[in-house]
Amino acid sequence: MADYRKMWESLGMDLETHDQLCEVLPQAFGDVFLSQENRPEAMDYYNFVIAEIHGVRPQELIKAQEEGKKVFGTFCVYVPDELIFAANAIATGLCGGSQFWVPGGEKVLPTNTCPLIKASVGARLDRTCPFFRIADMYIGETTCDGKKKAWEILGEDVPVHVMDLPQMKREKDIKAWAEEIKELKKVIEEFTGNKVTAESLNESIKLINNKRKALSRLYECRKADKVPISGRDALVISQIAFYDDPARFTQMTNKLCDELEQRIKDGVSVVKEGTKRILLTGTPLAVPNWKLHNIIETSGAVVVCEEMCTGTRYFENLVDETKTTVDEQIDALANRYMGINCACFTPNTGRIDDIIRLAKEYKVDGVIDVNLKFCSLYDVEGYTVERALKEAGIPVMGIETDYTDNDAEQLRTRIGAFIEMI
Ligand code: BJ8
Repeated sequence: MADYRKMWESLGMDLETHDQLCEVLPQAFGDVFLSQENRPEAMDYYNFVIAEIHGVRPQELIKAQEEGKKVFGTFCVYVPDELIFAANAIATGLCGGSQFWVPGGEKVLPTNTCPLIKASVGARLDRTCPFFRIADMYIGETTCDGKKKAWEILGEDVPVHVMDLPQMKREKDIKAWAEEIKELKKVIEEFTGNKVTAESLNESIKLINNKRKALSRLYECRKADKVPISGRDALVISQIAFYDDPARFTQMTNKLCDELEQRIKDGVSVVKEGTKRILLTGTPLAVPNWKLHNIIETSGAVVVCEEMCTGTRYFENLVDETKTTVDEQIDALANRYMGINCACFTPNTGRIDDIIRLAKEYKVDGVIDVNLKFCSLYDVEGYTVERALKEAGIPVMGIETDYTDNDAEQLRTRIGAFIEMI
């Protein structure tokens, strides 16, 4: 990595501790990604982004701040990035996906909190992630209890605005979400000093829709009988989508898709014929959480789809681009976002329909339902998910895990047996 120490220092980061992370990340990335054979050439871009993860993009964000732009950090796929970009600001995903940040979170949170929350709080409070330092304001949401309380703790250190996400999907709930989006618009306008207009919002709706279309194209390629890209590579692309510049990300992902579509025409696959195809469903896999994909794909199977927030929930369904007033556009945003199926909703049968649909579309041999330890929402929902899959005759296995490697061997044995059986 190039030398970014001055920049990290000026962000008030704990350089000594951060150095430890910089030491292990390249090794981890090398082991999981660079060891793969026959990777698409266009993966070079994403390799570069990860190699420079705490350098290049943070540098861009700081430059934008120097030019007067604000940066907003988000933690959930219900928060509409469109509004942020429409106010000439930048949105960046902030969820922590490494065990490295967990002990920092445990200083202030109960141990039995989900690792995603602990890592996110730890990354901020321990000052070991530039993105968490750079963001001028965090946008939280009332999705789960742990997050709701975490915003209060983070709010003592950085401005936080919390969106009140309804947890049912009745007409009045969609209206309530539109009201929350309006409230967010006000907060963003005041914080940035910029007005969101119908023109700027229309432009950003197209910008984010284009990103969704590129991701959708990537996933379409994964449906092919000859799989042109590994699950690991697709996952890291989904993770990068949360913080890369959206226009550049779209361009690079479309370029990758050109190559993948050519591979499909030429019958090029990254795996041997007959390799078992797996769909992952469950809690999000925030960067750099590559653990399960790595275990599955080094145990003789390939991940072809993720019904996750770092997966189909992030890009499925577009926002209607035909609306001409801000109020109508906000309703269109509320409609699109309330179509996401997170376990914090009750009922959440739409997620089960999605999983069964995706299992068919991606011709999977089995589904692995992954739950981050201490996430009771997805844990409880696992019961209905797994029952529905069994009824549909689709083999399924439930897994609970965290960010440590303590259970890696046990998982390898269980996953290996599952792949053997399907
Ligand atoms: S839309 S999945 S990004 S809330 S933080 S709920 S894992 S206990 S992340 Fe999420 Fe939005 Fe839903 Fe997606 Fe559980 Fe942990 Fe809570 Fe989590």
